[in-house]
Amino acid sequence: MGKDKPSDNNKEALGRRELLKLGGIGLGTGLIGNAFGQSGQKAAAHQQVSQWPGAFDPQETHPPYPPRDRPKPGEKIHVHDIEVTIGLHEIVPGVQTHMFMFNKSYPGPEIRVKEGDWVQVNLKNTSPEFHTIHWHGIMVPMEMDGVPLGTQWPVAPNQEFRYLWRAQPAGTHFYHCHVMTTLHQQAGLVGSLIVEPKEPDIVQKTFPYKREYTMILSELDTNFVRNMMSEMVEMGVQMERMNHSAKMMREMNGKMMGWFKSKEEFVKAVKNGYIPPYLAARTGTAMPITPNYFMINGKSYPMTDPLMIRRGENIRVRLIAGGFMPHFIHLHGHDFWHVCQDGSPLATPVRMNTIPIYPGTTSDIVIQGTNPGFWHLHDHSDLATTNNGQHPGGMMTMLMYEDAREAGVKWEEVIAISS
Ligand SMILES: [Cu+2]
Repeated sequence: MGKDKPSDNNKEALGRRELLKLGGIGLGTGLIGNAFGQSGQKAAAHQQVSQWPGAFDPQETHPPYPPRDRPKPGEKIHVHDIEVTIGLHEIVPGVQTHMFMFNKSYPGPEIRVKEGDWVQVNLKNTSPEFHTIHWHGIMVPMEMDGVPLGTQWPVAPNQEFRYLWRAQPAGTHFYHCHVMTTLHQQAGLVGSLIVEPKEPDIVQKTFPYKREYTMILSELDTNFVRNMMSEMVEMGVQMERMNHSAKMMREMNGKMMGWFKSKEEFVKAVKNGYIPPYLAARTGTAMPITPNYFMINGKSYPMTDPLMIRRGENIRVRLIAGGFMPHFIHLHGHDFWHVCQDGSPLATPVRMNTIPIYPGTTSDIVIQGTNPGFWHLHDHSDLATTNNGQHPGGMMTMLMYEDAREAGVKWEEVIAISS
């Protein structure tokens, strides 16, 4: 359905109008009539059976391009400059928190490229802590994977690192700092990374869409982040006062993170009196991380952005689990199609109205504009729909039909009913 077939659309619209009229005459006016009219329009939702492949090729998980290739002379390279700083972020009015930021924003800027593109990211660290960037879901060469003390030296304050990789595979991915991820990712260092296919993908072919939305889901314990950031800034200031070189700071940081060449060396060090961070920690189990804010793209309800749709329209929504808790995203009044997982199309789309999103995963869903109105879209794990323990808030937004009024939905009446 949709853009390809205007004639079908017209037929649908006509059918809907007639049904609404009938609903109005037979059942009175306003909401009740509309509701009956909509539920009776089963035929309008019918579309041709999809050619979505049910079979799959076991080699689909192979990288489309050799991951260890380097750009050839003359090949275009997309260059992004990303700077890490500490800044103030407002979650909801009256709640500001210091966070790490990619290019002074939380989440970081979206990186959107085409499959096969070369991408160079110049990471500049002007914060007092160490960072890297991990390209989550991308088949990078190992040296570009962004794992501190695993594949690269963490990038020290006032140092830079150049990442270079080829965008593959297509799909919804994200990027985040991989240093002390409990803090650094929670405290802001995450952003979406969309690799568009070179040709329209099976999602576009099956559910033609023009508009799409990206929702990064995350949560934050403001007390934990405040305490950790304060300690860290203080430590950085002290080190600067002591005039440590970047190299020395790097080595010290390695020690603080319990970095040793082998398990044996680590065990020996502990026997000889080295106190690992998990024993020296000031937090530990006495202060578990307890998130009090739950966000979509860095904002909690009511400051979240709504998703806009029109009758007959398909929208693609890219859900990215950018935090450390699972979330269960529920849409009122509709079923939707779960079409992609971790970037790739499912062998068969799954019909749902509540989708679990586990940490580190991405899920693409398609919502079809079949039920005009204003609908809640939220985490069904109730704690996550609060702001500092108060409901409503948190990971919640609205699916809003731009043409709801034309469809006869009376917004004021909805308010009256719900209040
Ligand atoms: Cu970091």
